[in-house]
Amino acid sequence: MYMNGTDRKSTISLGGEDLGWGTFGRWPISCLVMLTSFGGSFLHSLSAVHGGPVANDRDRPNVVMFFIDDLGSRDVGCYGSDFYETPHIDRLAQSGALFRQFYSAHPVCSPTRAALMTGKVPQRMGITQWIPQPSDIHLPLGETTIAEAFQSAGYRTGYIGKWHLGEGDDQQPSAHGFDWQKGVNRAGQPGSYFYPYRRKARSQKKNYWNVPDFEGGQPGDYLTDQLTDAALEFIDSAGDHPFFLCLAHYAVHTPIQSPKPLVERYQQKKEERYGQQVMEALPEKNGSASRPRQDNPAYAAMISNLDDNVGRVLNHLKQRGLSDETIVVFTSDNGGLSTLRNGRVGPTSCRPMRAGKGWNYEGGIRIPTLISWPGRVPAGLQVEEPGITMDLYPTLLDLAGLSLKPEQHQDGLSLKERITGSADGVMPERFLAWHYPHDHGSGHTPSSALRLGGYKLLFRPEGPSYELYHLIQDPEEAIDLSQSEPKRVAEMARLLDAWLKETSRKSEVE
Ligand SMILES: [Ca+2]
Repeated sequence: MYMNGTDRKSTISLGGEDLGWGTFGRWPISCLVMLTSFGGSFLHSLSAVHGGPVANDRDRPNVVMFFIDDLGSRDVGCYGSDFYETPHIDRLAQSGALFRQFYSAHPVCSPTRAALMTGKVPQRMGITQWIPQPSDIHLPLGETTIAEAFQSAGYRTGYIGKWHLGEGDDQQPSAHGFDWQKGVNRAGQPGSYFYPYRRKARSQKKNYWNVPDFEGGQPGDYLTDQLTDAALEFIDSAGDHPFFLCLAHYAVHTPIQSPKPLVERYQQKKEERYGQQVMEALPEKNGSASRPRQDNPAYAAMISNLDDNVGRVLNHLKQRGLSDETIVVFTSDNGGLSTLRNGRVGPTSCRPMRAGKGWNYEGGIRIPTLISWPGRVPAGLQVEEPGITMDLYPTLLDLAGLSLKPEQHQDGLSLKERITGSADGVMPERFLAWHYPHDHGSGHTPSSALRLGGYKLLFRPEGPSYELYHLIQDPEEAIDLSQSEPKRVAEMARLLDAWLKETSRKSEVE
């Protein structure tokens, strides 16, 4: 019912899409025709399918999860940006818990998205790279997603925006527990952030990048604004039922396109602050380089617009009297795009963290993450213990009072006790680990990493070679301790090796 009749035989490869490196004019235009029926009547019709309202619907909190694409570790004010202005996100941070050391499951899109939906490390599902198009790789249907968990508990479930977990009709959010979806395209970025949200192209062939469902728009309409409109529509459609909404913004992924007045504002800010002062790019391995400071006006404008739209949702919840009964999560899928090759740098800077999206250094996997629930999560709480994407599935079930599914979210840990201020809210010690066995366009070559306490081990099978850093004493990952601490390297390498063997599909460890 949600599908658009994509003919795989006529598809084209969009290699490199995750960085937006394609030349827009090279690709044929797509004209996806959505056959989907959206809106309240469709929502209500689903109550019969999914068991209808539960007896004490309003005893359950709602969930709104902002899932931002490529938002870097320091891309908002409450995480240290002094160039991007994010008053609404900062207000959200002040209203609840801010995780000072939260990680994405992976340094690129699709694997982290699979981890968010399932509570499992991405390689368990065979998703260890961003998914190109066309591809048979998709989120396995046998997983019980977080949406299915909430749906089966009587929640209305909605998904808006970037999915990037399968291009087929039977691989969309609607196949994974979401009653309602809007603006979900078949790739890892929009064709354009401006109406009609398509790539400029020479032919009428289908294009995975085109964003559907906003055909009635006007020239100048901006995608992030439209996704927020859809979010307000979904919230209002839920009526008296609890709802679970994943608002997966395409922002702030490439293409870096923003409303002109905002760009001009940040252009002026840049000139006032830096004048003609130029900073040298930060050299990275393999001939790559990272942006040394946050000073890209167009990127700043995208974040500023995103912040305005977060504010719109928060204000809408408040106006509807839902603030106190809604858990709001704000997170990202990987670090900021800072590092590129061939004499270029990405649009943001993760400094002082090393590198950015596509790398297992901190810049690639550290992300902003906030959880707010007024009256339940103390305002202004700062959590120092590391958390990771897979934790969100059990945490949200736990906060909502739903039964945990430990066999499903097997790699996640409920953070409920830690963030609701209970006396025993101490998180157990654990290691966190990452596996990226592919090259990335930013210069990364295959690597795995493991964090234990303050230490982080990086392993590259090509060589092989190890690096060891102490993240507290050396947050820039500049001082490699692997030669001076061989015993620690050996211990952490054993943990990493065992983890890889336990979590990887057989074909990937051989
Ligand atoms: Ca991403």
